[in-house]
Amino acid sequence: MNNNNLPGLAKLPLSEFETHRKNFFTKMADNSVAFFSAASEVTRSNDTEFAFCQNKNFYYLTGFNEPDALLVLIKREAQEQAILFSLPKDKSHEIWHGRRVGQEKACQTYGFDQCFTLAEKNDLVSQYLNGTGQVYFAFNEAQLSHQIFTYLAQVRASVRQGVKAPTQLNDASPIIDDLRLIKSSYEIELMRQVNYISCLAHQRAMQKTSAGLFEYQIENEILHEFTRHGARYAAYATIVAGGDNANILHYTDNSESLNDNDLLLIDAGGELSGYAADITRTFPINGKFSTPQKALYQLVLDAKTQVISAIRPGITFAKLNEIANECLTKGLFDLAILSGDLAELVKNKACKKYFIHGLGHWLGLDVHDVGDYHNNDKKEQLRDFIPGMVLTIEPGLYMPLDDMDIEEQWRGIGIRIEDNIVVTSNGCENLTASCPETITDIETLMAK
Ligand SMILES: [Mn+2]
Repeated sequence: MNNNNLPGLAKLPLSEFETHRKNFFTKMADNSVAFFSAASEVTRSNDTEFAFCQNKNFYYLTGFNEPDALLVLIKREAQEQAILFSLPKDKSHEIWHGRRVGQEKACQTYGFDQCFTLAEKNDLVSQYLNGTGQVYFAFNEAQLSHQIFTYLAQVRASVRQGVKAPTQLNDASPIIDDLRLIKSSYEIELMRQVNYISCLAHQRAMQKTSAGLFEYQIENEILHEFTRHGARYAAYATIVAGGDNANILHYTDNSESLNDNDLLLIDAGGELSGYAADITRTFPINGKFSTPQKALYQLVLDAKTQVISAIRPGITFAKLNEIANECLTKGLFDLAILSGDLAELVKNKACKKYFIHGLGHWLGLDVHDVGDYHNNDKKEQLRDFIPGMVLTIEPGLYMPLDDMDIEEQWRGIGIRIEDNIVVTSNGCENLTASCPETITDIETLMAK
């Protein structure tokens, strides 16, 4: 599990978060201030909240996991300061709702230069903005943007008293997105671990599946295995889709019972210290692939294998899409699902009729992680891969039950196989390698 001598802790050390802040500082102009907001708790109903999920940019720069906090980075005359505003210690609130770190401990534990309570925020932020030239914040965060504009208006209102208000606003998102896109060896080790745990969960699901069970019961087996190994939460809503439900791409109802002759598609990944795995496997509910299921499954698997074997620095998603298209279109032609002139079919990407989503995406703190894909006007993703990028490869084929254009034997089959890949200096590492995928391995495991 831990194969590059990094400590096998499911946590990033403080130095990592300090490095993340340092890297953001180097992108800031001199005499500027950057703001990053923590998430707030979200009400589920009346007095109950959803499990707290920290704002990922804020987490990336702090490791701090409380709601409503604000990180301020100040760069002035080559001096860099990281300042945290957070909820105060409050005995009675903590008895009801849980412990808070408080300002003193936050400085020690998270390496901030100064920590203040939220009540001190308004006065101090106005001071920071006085005389500052440029401001950075994520434009896509509406609440934070509103807050910053309120501060800016206040500072602007005082210019006649000699206050100098900032005049240039910069979107922090593209900067931090690009930093988050390239993972450090610690982050990769975490993702190795969460993949390992998630692979165990998929194996457990294969072993526990049988006809008559409900999809949510298999979901529970997955979550059980995540938590058993230290991944407290799933990184996203687990998809357990029997038969034709697999043809709904983001099926999360997980409410139906499993039928003997159907396939089961499971798209599930754990989250470890905020980092996600995103793995899909598809297998027969009764443990044995039928002939048509086998044919389509092997085709998707071949496409995935061919694509992954081409991953190395310099390749692009656009190029990988060509490989997937060639493999899937040719395979569908051989199975007589597509007909016509093969060269024309490949040129027109005919497989897209049944492979209806993207080939993959960046992966990290978010399941669909941040980072520009460098799309051209044909929606081709032209960004060159470089070492440290982590991404998914997830070809699939979807043949809905009500699609009368295809032969009956294919209808109701939906297959996706999804692995998590790190780009390395000379190729790639498949983090999902321990999850059974060949027909033989799956049938053997399920026969036990
Ligand atoms: Mn995915």
